[in-house]
Amino acid sequence: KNEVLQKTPNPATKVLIEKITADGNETYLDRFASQQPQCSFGLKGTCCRMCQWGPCRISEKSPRGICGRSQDEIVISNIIRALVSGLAAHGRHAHEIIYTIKGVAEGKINLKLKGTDRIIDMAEKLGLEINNKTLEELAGEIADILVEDLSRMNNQNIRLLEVFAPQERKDLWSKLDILPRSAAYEVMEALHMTTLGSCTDWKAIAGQEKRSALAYCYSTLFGSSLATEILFGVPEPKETEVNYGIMKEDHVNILVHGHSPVMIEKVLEKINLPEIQQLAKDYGAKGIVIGGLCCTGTELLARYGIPTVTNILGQEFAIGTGAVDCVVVDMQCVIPGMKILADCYGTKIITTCNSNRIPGAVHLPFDPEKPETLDEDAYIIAKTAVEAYKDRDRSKIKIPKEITKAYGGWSFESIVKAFGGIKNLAKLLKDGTLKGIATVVGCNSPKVAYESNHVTIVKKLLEWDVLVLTTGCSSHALLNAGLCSQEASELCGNGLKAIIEQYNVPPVMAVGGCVDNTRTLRLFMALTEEMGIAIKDMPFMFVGPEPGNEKTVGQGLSFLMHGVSNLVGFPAPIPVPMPKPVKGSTDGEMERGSNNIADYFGGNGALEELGAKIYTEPYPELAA
Ligand code: NFS
Repeated sequence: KNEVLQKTPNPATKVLIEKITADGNETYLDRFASQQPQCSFGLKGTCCRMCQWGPCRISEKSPRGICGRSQDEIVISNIIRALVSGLAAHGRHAHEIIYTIKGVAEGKINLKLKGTDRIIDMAEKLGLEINNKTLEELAGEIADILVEDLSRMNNQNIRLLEVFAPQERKDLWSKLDILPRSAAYEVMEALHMTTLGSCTDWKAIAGQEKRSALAYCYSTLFGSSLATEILFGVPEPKETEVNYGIMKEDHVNILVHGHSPVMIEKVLEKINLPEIQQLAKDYGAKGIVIGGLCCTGTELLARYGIPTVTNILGQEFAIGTGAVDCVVVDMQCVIPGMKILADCYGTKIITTCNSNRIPGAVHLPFDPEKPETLDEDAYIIAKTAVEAYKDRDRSKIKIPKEITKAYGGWSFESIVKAFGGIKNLAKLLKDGTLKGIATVVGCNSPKVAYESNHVTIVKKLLEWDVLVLTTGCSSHALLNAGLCSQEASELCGNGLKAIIEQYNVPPVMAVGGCVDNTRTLRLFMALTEEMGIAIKDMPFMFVGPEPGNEKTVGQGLSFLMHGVSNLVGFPAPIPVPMPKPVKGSTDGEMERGSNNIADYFGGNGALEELGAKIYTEPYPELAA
């Protein structure tokens, strides 16, 4: 906690950590401290729990599990299981959005398809007959293809991969025999290959890992991101303000949290009704503030300029203000500690997805296949959230004053447009004005001082004329640090400064939620095509300074598969070469985790095969 208090870049965080502690309440920081020391087998990925004979732990004394499994097999199995859990999460997200499109197309869900351009663009790319069809019909046909990409069982390729991936990569993946069928098939196969008595060849499991990473990228990331654009439109850049200070003591403060922004769209519609606005006033509030957490937050910032507040490990700090009347959550990254703290501060929690139940929360789920009560439920949610204001404990409120300017809402198309065409951006790279482009993404980690790795690395990159694109929790850190605004120009090198001036873009471009890393990937692909250079030879980098969720494994691997090297803040769950064991260490070589897996992903194996590898560096200055 002390280290976080010293190093965390956002002054608001310090205020809140001290307040929550003074209130006698705990956060992840206290629980992280009481978990020390963490299990060394778990940290190295050398514990096997894939059958009920175990758990088996690999050490010098017992180098194999009871079944005979080696360290390499165990380590790679743990990694792939984390990867496919993340794949399942994004898959479930994609499922909700795609089925919502189907519901709207069939006239069963009361929403309007706002992404006309994306519908036409996708229909053309997928080779659909466009003439004499309504937008709804076309969207319905696209949704059917996206469903197939999620669920296909036969030996056909993912359609979105065929449409979007560069030919050089498709040829490579075909040669490596790692073209995926669908999200569902590859999750099934990954779990099958790693269960007791299945595959014992770590290289074959690594092959399935690469196949699953491609399913993750094209079926669930592209699937979710494009489907959300069909439903709610392609974002355009917009100015807004972010950070904890956007909450107001005399307003109803509602935070929205999760990843799939369908129910919340409806709730926003209801909150804007005059009768709900009046209800807030009847209870003595001057108005209603909406603030975003995690990826639902970044989705709403991108589309409507709704202010964001914070990320996964900031969610408890936000509740600790004592000013949050209600949090409406959909799916993923909602930590149990938030509800514990919500009970301490009298914050109401409303859950809207059957996959994310929380005991004690009000539950009004959205199911795109049972949408009959959607409007009614959204109205109840809006009303319940506003009514919570009257019960607020007013003795415990402290809202940090920080409010930060931001310029967000970047999509692939809007970035290209801002630069006046892909040619101009390519020219900036060619003539060296821009030294490179980094995508800095991913969660927060309790293993580093909160948000410090994200902000420290990015400030260095800006100084060195590297343009940064960001999503998810990293983007919250960078937004709150003021880096997603043209005002950050003073921190930039001369090249980037000139670019900010000429094109009126911020040096760090927030491109949405984590599924929208596809927007960055599309930009990388477009630049590659324009310059006639393979992605692996371009100055691009994937940076995950504070990985946390199982979903992050696939994020890094999605870029790695395309030839973009990864830089991660610490080794787990992909073990990469660790510092040499201390002389005389009784653990000997075992200190390094799995040498074969580490050498493949962090060394020449991946470099020779994919043209990219994984670097690990916990110290942000060195990482930059
Ligand atoms: Ni991404 Fe979004 Fe954040 Fe990590 Fe979670 S919010 S999908 S997983 S914690 S960046």
